[in-house]
Amino acid sequence: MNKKEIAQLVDNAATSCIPVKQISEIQVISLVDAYEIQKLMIDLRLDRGEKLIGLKMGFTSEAKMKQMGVHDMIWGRLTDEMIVENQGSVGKSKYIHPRAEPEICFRISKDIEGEIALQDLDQYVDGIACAIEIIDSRFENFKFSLEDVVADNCSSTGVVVGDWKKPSRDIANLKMKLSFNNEVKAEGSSFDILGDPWKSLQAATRLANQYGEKIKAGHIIMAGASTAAIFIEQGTTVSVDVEGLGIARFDVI
Ligand code: OOG
Ligand code: MG
Repeated sequence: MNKKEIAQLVDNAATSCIPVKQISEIQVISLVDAYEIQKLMIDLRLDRGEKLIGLKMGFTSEAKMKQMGVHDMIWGRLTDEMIVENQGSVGKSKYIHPRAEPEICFRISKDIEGEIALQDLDQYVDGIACAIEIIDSRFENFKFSLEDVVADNCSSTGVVVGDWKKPSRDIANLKMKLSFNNEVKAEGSSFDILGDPWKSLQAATRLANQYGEKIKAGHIIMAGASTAAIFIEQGTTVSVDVEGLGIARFDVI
């Protein structure tokens, strides 16, 4: 298959909710190819009228890398179609085998040109929020290589963002909890996200610059999960509580 055909295959899997075989089981693709496929797949979404709203970082914690058996940070693109309203609900049938993970999200206040140094980042951020990411691999059994998951836009599917708070530089040691129906399913610390979520934002500026993607005013950047992701079930309220940043939640119907 060529890159366009792979992009189409993965996009079809997402829209039909029918998973496909890992690409790496069929043919060899490089990481560079995988990012090109991701871009082609996002173009299909933009052609359908979706809007780019920001980026997400993935595998920025040990817990996530270990769970999925991969060894490097990745990044993907977020569109407006992925937003699930805080305290809203979403049908499980929209997904294949969705999982939820606890995250922290940054809101960008001014267009970013190039890579930004860690100490300068607060000039570009006007909000920080607790968030939930819903991920859903388009591959059978939620199994993939690093290249597969990058081509699949890093399993991006849904984003729930809590209330925006004034940015603080001091968010490197916040307790993070993912709960289903108020029962804690996973617990971690914002320290688990590269030692400080701001470092994940820094990496996003580096990678966006490297791949020629623009981070713009109004975009949101998800810093990556601090714990392993947990499969969600119909009839549950999924919530994430980040110390000092409040709670985000949604119902799975
Ligand atoms: C890939 C997405 C990883 C994170 O926060 O680390 C990710 C996956 O695990 O399917 O979103
Ligand atoms: Mg994530």
